[in-house]
Amino acid sequence: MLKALLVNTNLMRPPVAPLGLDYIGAALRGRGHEVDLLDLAFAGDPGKALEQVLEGSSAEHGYRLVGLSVRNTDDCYMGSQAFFLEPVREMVSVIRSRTRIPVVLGGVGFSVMPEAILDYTGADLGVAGSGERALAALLERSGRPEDVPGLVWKGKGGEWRKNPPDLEPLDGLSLSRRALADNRRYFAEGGQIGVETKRGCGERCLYCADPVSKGRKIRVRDPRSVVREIQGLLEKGIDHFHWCDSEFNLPEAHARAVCEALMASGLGRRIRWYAYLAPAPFPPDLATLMRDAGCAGIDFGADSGSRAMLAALGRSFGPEDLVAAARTSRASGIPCMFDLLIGGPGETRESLRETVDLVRRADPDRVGLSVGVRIYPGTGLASLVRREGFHPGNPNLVGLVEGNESLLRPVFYLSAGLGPDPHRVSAFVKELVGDDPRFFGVGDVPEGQDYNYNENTVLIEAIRRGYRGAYWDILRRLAEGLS
Ligand code: B12
Repeated sequence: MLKALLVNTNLMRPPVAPLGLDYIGAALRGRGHEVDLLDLAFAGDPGKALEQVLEGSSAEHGYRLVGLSVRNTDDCYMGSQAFFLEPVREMVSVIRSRTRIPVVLGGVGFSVMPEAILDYTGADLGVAGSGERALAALLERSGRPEDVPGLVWKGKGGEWRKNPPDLEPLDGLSLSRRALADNRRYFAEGGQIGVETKRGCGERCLYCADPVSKGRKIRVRDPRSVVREIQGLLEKGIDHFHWCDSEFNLPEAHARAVCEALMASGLGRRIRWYAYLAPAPFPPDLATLMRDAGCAGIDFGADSGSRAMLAALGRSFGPEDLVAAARTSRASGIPCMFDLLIGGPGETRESLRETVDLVRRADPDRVGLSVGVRIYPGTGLASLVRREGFHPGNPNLVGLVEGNESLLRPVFYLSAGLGPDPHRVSAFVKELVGDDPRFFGVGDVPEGQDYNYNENTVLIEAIRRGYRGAYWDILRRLAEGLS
C-alpha cells in the first residue's frame, strides 16, 4: 500500500466538484493504495492549508507524491480574463518549501498546454489526458518514464518530453465509486454534480481544446457503470447532475444506451440531469428518450447563426439545424440554451446580425454569448493565428500577446471585421440584442445577467436558497420567477 496526496486547486465559486480527482482516487484505492484529498476549494487560506497538511516531514505522512489538479487555466472570458495559474504556482512553491517528493500536475486545463504550465509553475512532472493509470504507475514507480501514458517529464538535456496519452478503453477502470471528494457539500454549495459517460471528441471545431485534452478517439463507458455511479450519489441525497462529456449526443447510439439504462433502472424518474449537445443529430425520439430518462435541460453548442461562420468554425451543421434543435427540444418539454461564440475568424457586423436574427427565430429559452474566442494551443485557431502572425500588430488579437507565444495567459481572437475596439463590439452586440430577456448580458451587466460562472454571486446565493441544476437554468428560473 502506497500513499498519495491529491490537491484540488480550483477555487472558483460556485464550486464545481473535482470529478477527475474523484475518478483517480477510486482507481488508486482500487489498487489498494491510500489517497488523501486536500480540497482547497473549502480550505480558506490555500497556502496555510497546504503547509498544515505537509507539516512535519513528508516521510512521516508517507506520501510518495503530491498530485495537483488544474481544471481551469483561466476563466476563458474576455471581459474578465481571470488567470488561475498564478495561485497554482504559489501552491507548488509552498509544497516545494516543505518537501522534496514529486509534484505532479494534471487536469483538463493542464492537458491543453502541459509544458508551458510546468515551466510556469515549477512542478516536476505532469500527466496530459486521463490520469488514472498514469498516476498509479507514478505512485508505484513501475517501469520507465517512457511507459507512463501521457507523462510529461524533463529529459536529460532539460527539454520536456511527452508520451502519448492514455486512450485505453474505460471499462478497465472502476470509475463508479465516488468517494474522495465531499460531493454532498459540493451539491449543497454548487447545485449539481458532474458525471462522465464517455471521453474524447472527434469533431473538428476550429477553436476547441477538448480534442487536445481528451483525445479524438471516443471511449464510452458501459451505461451500467454510469447507472451504478448515479445510484451511489443518489444515496447521498444528490439528484441533479451535469454530464461532463464534450457533447452527449455524439455518438448518438451511446446517448440512447445511457438513457435506456437510466430508464431501465428506474432512475429516470428520480433524477434531473443536464448536458452539452451538438445541435445535430437531435431527432425527436432522442429528445423524448432523454426527457424520460431525466433530462432537465440542454446546452447546445450553437456557436453562430451564420452559415459562413459555422463553416469557418469547422461546425458540421447549418442554421436550419439550430432552428430544428430548439423546436424539438421545446416539443419534448426540455428547456434549452444556445451557446454563441462571437468574433471568430471572418466575423462581421453582418454575420452577427444574421446570428441574432436566426437565434430569435429559433427561440431557445436562453442564449449565452461569449465575445472573443480563447485561443488554445494545438487547435486550428492557434494555427490560423500563427499564419496571420502572433504579434501585437495583429488586429484580431485581444489580451496578452507579447511574450505569450505559448498562449498560457488569456488571449482571444476577436475578428477585426467587427471594428477595432473590443468595447464597441460589446456595445454593438448589446444594441442588437436590445432588452430581449432570453440573452445573457455581455460586458458590464448587472449581477445575475452575466454569463460567467466565476464568482457569480447571484448563483451562489440562489444555490444557498435551494436552487439546483445547470447554472444557465438556475439563472433562467430566477429571471422567470420560477422555483
Ligand atoms: C461539464 C463542464 C462544465 C460544467 C461542470 C459541471 C459539473 N458539475 O462538473 C459547468 C457548466 C459548470 C462548467 C463551468 C466552467 N467551465 Co467547464 N467544462 C466542462 C467539461 C465539458 C467537462 C469537465 C469534466 O468534468 N471532465 C471530466 C473529468 C473526469 O475530466 P478531467 O477533469 O479532465 O480529469 C481527468 C484528467 O484531466 C486527469 N486529471 C485530472 N486531475 C488530475 C490531477 C493529476 C495529478 C493528474 C495526474 C491527472 C489529473 O485525470 C482525470 C480522469 O481521467 C470541460 C471540457 C471537457 N470535455 O473536459 C469544460 C472545461 C473544463 N470548462 C472550461 C471553462 C472555461 C469553464 C468555466 C471557467 C466557464 C466560465 N467562465 O464560467 C467554468 C468554471 C467552473 C468552475 N467552478 O470550475 C474549459 C477550461 C479551459 C481552460 N483552459 O481552462 C473546458 C476545458 C472547456 C473548453 N474546452 O474550453 N464546465
